Order: sequence, then C-alpha cells, then structure tokens
Amino acid sequence: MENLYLKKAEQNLPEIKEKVIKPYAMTNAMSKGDGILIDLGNHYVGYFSFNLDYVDVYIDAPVRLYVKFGENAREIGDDFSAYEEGLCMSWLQEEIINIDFPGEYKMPRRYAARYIYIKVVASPKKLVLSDFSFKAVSSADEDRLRACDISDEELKKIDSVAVNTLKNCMHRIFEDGPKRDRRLWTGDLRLEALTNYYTFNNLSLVRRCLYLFAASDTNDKGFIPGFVYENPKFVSGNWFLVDYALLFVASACDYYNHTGDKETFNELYPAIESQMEAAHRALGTDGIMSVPKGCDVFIDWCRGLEKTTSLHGVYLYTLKLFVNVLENIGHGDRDVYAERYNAALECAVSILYNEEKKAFVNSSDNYQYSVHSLVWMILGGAVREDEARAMLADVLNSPDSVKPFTPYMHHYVVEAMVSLSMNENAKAYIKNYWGDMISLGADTFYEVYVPGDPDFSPYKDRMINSMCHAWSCTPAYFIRKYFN
Ligand code: RAM
Repeated sequence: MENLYLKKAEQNLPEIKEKVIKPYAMTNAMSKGDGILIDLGNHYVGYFSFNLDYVDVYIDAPVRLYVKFGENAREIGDDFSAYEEGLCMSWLQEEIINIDFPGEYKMPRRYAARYIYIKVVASPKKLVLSDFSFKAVSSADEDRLRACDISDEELKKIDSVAVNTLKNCMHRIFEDGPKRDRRLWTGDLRLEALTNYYTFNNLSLVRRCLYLFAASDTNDKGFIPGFVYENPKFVSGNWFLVDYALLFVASACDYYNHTGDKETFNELYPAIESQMEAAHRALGTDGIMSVPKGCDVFIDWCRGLEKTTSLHGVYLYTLKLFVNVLENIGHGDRDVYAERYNAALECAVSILYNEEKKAFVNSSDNYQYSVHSLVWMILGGAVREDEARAMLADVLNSPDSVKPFTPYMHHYVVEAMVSLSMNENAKAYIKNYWGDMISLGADTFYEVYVPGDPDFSPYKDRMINSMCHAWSCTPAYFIRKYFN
C-alpha cells in the first residue's frame, strides 16, 4: 500500500527557482599548470558552466581540468590531499574533468560555493576559458521575502547573512548544509522552519518535511530517525536521536501555531503521538528521561558534554508546546500530557536541581556545570523567571562551565533569553557570536563556530565543516520576531 505520508510529501514538493550569476573573470590564454580564480560575489548553490576554446591551434587531445569549489576563500587555499578522514572525503568539492571538444561545458553536479578555482592539468595546446555562469537554485522565493525593518545596521547585516544561509539550504527539502550532508534532519528542520515563517514563508516545504519524517521507519524503541533522505527516493535514516525525535513534535506544534492548519496537524497526529509515547517509555524509574539502547542524543557537538539534564529539558519543552497546542485545538489527550508535564517537572526540580549550589549540577551529569543544562531547564519551564536571569548570567560567565559549540545550541541560549524578556542581552549575544562570523568574512553562517578556535571540527578535520549550515540561520527569526 502506498504510504499516505509519502504521497502528501510529494504533493508538497516545492518549485525550484533559478537565478543565473555571470561572474567576471579575466580570460587569458592558459597552458598546463595555469589557474584561474572566479569569485561569484556571494555564496550560492547550483550548477557551473563555462566555455572552452583554443587560441590559435586546434586542441587535438582532451583537456584535463581540476576544478575546486570553495564556500569561502580559506577553502580554496586548503590542501585537500592533506585531509584527515573522519567523514568521507568525497564531500570535499573538487573534480578532475576531461573535455573532448571546444565549446560550452556544463558540470553536472550541484555545488555550494562563493569561489571556483580552475587549473589546467593537461592540454595539448593553449586554451581560453570564458563565459563563466553559475545557475543558482533554491526553493526560497526571493519575491516573497519579507522586508526586515530594523534600524540597527549591525543586526540588519546579520539578518541578511542569516537569510542567505536559509535560502541556500532550501531545496527539495530543508537541507542541513548544501555542501555536506544535504539531507533532512529533525533538529535542523525545526530551526529552518521557524526562520522560514518570518522570511520566505514557504509553508508547503515545511509540510513536506514533516510528512517525510512521519513516513520514516521507527526503531524498536519507537523513535523516528534523526534524518531521512528523499532523493532519488525516500530512505529512512539509521541514527536515532531522542532529542531530535522530540523536536519533530515541536516542529509540528510550531507549524500549527504559525498556520492554524488543524488538518495537517491531525494528519500528523499518529506520528506525533508515537514520539511522545516513545519518550514516555524512555523515562527512567526516577522519572528522568534516559537514552534507550540503540538510541543516542545530540544536544551539541562539544566534547565531553553530559546530556541527561538537557535531554530532560527538551522533553519538558516539547511537552509544554504540545499541551498548549492540544489545548488550543480542544484535543481529548490534553490532560494526559499535562499530567506528564507536571510529573516530569517535579522530577526535574527534585532530582536534577542542586539546592545547595543553586544550579542544575547533579550526579546524573557527573556534576558537570553546563550552559546546556540550564538553558534547556529554563526552556522546559523548570526555573523561576526571577532566578533564571541571574543563573543564566552566571553559567555564561563562569570560567568553569561548558559552553555551546554550535550555532544550533547558541540558538537555544538566545531563545532562553527572549523567553525571559532579556531582549537586550539576546541582541548583544547575537551580535557577539554571529557578528563574529561576519567579521571573519562569512557570506553564510557556519555549522560550527567556536570563538578563539576557528579550526574546531566535530569530524577531525575542519576542511569538511559546512560553511553554510541551516541551523545557524535563526538570527533572522529573532530579529524579525522579537527585535522589530
Ligand atoms: C551533523 C549535521 C547536522 C546535525 C547533525 C546532528 O551531521 O551538522 O546538521 O543535525 O550533525
């Protein structure tokens, strides 16, 4: 039987918009060993073509070119042959192409790039490369982009880079990164969808992604995978992240809150409910969320991060959102989940909170003091507002606390701030963290950015890091929703 969710996902397949970029580059006669650098002027995702011609004597053998695509200038300078393999090196965007005849040459694969470097590896005679063209693609419709009426120039610039980041990750799905992974992740989807509501507002793309997760295969504990593929055909992922599964529910709630589309929410309800039930079954005997065998938890990429408190916070946060939506639509399950929220909240306070230290420092997390634990407890509603502000300032400023590594986790720090009406702090935080990437020359925001450690990578070698990563696009969400 055809999967109804997959059918719905196909019905919501977005139209892909195209825009042709014609970069200027000096065209001189080139011989073996010569290179040319092309600057597209901004970061784009799409297809590259150019023209090849001979100079005076016809080329009587194929021309072999090396072509490298860089999301930024640093990547062009990188020596890919020195790459230390963590993730597969085939993600690095370089090709050797052999061209048999003069004329237009269209490279068939899609790339994410601002810079393109071409070197002549072998050619029998002199040649000229010209008519460089980059067909940029995205399912973001620039004509629908809402204006950002903010007078603060710094925030305006941050907003435009954030919008560019989102646009370049919007394709047949919300991709996590157009250079690497290029798939749909639950955690990334949530942040992309939120930002999309305040920018391009492509609702069918959000629906498509929600349906794709609803169509995925759950594991033996009942959790949906952290990611799915959909091109050329749908394939369910094989990494089961409990926090991400919960954020799928959060995304469905956000979608309802933004659109009021009860029909879609109800269609998705069996998948949503199954995640809430899987999470309920994963509660330990102490009432705190645990990570069942065969599952994992993400939260952030920092090394050695203890995650129990954070994960429990994600559970509380999701329950809170879910109960609220159930209440709005007058759903009969509301009370069951409201009771679960209250029980989980009580456990958080009695087990995870350390009265003496006035912090979420506990044996479940080996007494680790982290920004993550507190932020998720604040978002889960486990901290009194008046105390939360001072606690947040303390954990952020403490030299001993574990700090976020990814824009993904930094998003939730800012979300905690706005939930506590600390909008000025939130603005300063965004300027400091995301603004720093701009001062490094970012056209799009990065997958990971650790101030003071520009070489950090969760995958051994920073060359594989994605420099346009959707989960870092949320300043546009905060700026447009809260600071306007
Ligand atoms: C990486 C990607 C992706 C993220 C996962 C958990 O592989 O950066 O965006 O969601 O980690």
